[in-house]
Amino acid sequence: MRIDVVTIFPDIIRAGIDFSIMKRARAAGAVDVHVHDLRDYTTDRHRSTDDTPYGGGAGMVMRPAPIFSAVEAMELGPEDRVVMLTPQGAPYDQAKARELSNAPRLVLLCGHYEGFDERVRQHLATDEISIGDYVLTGGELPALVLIDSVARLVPGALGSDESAADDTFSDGLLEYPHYTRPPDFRGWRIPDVLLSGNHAEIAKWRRKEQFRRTQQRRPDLWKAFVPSKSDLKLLKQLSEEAPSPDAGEISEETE
Ligand code: JBZ
Repeated sequence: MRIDVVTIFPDIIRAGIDFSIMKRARAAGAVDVHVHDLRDYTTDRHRSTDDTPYGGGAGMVMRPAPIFSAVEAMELGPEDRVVMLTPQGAPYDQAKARELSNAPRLVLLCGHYEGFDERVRQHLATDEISIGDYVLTGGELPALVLIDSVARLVPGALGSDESAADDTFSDGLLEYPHYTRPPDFRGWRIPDVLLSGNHAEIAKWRRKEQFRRTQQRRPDLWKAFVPSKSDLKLLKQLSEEAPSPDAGEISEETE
């Protein structure tokens, strides 16, 4: 997949894609990221990318012409997507990441100032995305979030022992707790079942922990979850078990 980022801060994008998954996905040839400095598509002496808003008011608006010029120079195909990163966009989630990972090419438009001239949304963008309800100064960090989440879904981007299939959200549940050595750290022991060698019991314990955690922490995900037949059996067992010590009651140490 090819990703083109249009931004007034190309260094933020270059710095962000030089690490971790994004670096490996690029090295493997699964993802090819091109960064475009929006100023290179301006035609005025001051290379300005923003201007004052019609109707008055505070702040500046991103001018349409440089953005249209940058995207039109790309000669996009019908399957390619032009994504605006904007607080007015649809909330980003794993389903959207999966959808975008199937496109041959993504163009990411990073918002700045008070935002884009509305004609960019109307006549250029195919998608508008927000990564969440907090205030940011621009779309560069959201673009990096999107690149990271999409790149790891492109075939060949992850290492052989990594799988995008059993991550959180692959089946809409939070992950089970993970432990590594030592089995006793400062007197805090790992659950006995993990040392039992009984893989069927371990799988059941993990699935129940996924249920427990998702119920407790993410009622929104729990509501949307559709259990399988074997899940229903485990859910019944879980409802008959005593609550775990971290389920909200007072433990021995703190009472
Ligand atoms: C985003 C004006 O430029 C911005 C400002 C905030 C912002 C974005 C672009 S994209 N927040 C988000 O994804 O939530």
